[in-house]
Order: sequence, then structure tokens, then C-alpha cells
Amino acid sequence: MEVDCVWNTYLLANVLNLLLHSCVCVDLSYHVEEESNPFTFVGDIAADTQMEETDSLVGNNFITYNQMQQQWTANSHLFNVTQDGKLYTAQTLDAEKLCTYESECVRYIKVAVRKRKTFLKIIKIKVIIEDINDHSPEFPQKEINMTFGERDGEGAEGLIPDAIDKDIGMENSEITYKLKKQFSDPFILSVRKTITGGAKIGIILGDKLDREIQDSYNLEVIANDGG
Ligand SMILES: [Ca+2]
Ligand SMILES: [Ca+2]
Ligand SMILES: [Ca+2]
Repeated sequence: MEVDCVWNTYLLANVLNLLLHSCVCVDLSYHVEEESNPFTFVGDIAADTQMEETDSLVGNNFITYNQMQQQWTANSHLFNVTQDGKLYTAQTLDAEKLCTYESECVRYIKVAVRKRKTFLKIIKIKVIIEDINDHSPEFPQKEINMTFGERDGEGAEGLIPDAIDKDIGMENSEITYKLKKQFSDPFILSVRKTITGGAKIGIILGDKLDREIQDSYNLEVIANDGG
């Protein structure tokens, strides 16, 4: 039993040692705005790797960088890495197409580093695609007919569908509403946020209506985004 225990400890130490020395990945993180032109500079992998490495590669012209990807498709080829370690966008990145609402829009790429023909290591890079405010809120319908009766009292409510802002960032898709009306129009806007992130938009009657005095009103609900 004692021999087994020593042998196991020896094995464990060796495995840990192997892991420590084989884990040569350097994680880098970059940011790029969505909708930037193709070939936008994202980062200098060579320079940023050298800053963190103890065995400096500075000035060594024999080091090359290659992005690792087995198969490209139109949607997966988002970045290019030059042989001297510069990272660029390969196409215009649309955060709304690549990611979903309120999640960090991220893509990972791996870059193989070689010295002449000798493989040195793989660098794992995280690229955060930042949302910009490139969408305005839109209502599903431009015009709605709402009917109130003369018998409807103060507080009667008619609902309209809320607006949608396609931006994936919370700030850029935060919507505020306001009601544009004549001063004397007896209507109040009601906005109640829902747990799904939308809003319940109501037009509330502030006073009784008299058809003989006025039989229709034109109201405008305006949606603004927070970006
Ligand atoms: Ca976009
Ligand atoms: Ca927006
Ligand atoms: Ca956007």
C-alpha cells in the first residue's frame, strides 16, 4: 500500500509538471466596434505577446503567426492575422447578426506561432465585438385606430404594441416613450416595463369624451433609444 501511494504521488507530480510546462498559451483580449470597415486593425499580437513573455522574441524576424482554422465559411472568416502578428477584421462585423441581445459579443481565434519551421505555441485570443447604436426603435405598425366610447370613464385604457430596437447592447436599445398631443387632448401615456424586457404601452383616458364636441384625435407616440 505504501509503495502504491508513493508511486501515485510521483505520477501526480509528473502530470502536474507536464501540464505546467505544456501550458504555453498566452491569452490576449481585444475590442473592436461592430460595423467597422473590413481590414480594421484590431491588435498587435506579436507586440502584446512579447510584453508578457520572459523569453523575448523582440527583433526576431523568423517568428511567424498563422490563424488556425480548418475550414472557412462566409460567416466564420471574421479576422485575418498577418504573418508578422497583426490582427485585422476580415469583413464588416454586425453584432446584431453575430450575437444575441445583452450577451457579450465575443469570438475566439487561435494563432499558431512558429520560429522558422518549428512550432512554438498556440495563442488563444478573445475579440469582443462592441455594439454601436446603428438601429433606431421601430413600431410594428405606423398607424393604429383606437376607439373609446362616450361611456368610457377616466382611466379607460387602449393598448398599442411596443417598439423594437434591434441593437444588442442594453444602452443602445433602451427605449423611452413620449406622447405628442394637443395640450387639451384628454389622454395620458402609460409605460409599464415587462419582465421580458419589453413594455406595455397604454393610452389612458384622462377625462370623459363628448363626441359632439370632438369625434377624433390624432396622437403620436414617439420612441427614442438610449444610445
Ligand atoms: Ca449592426
Ligand atoms: Ca438603438
Ligand atoms: Ca448595434
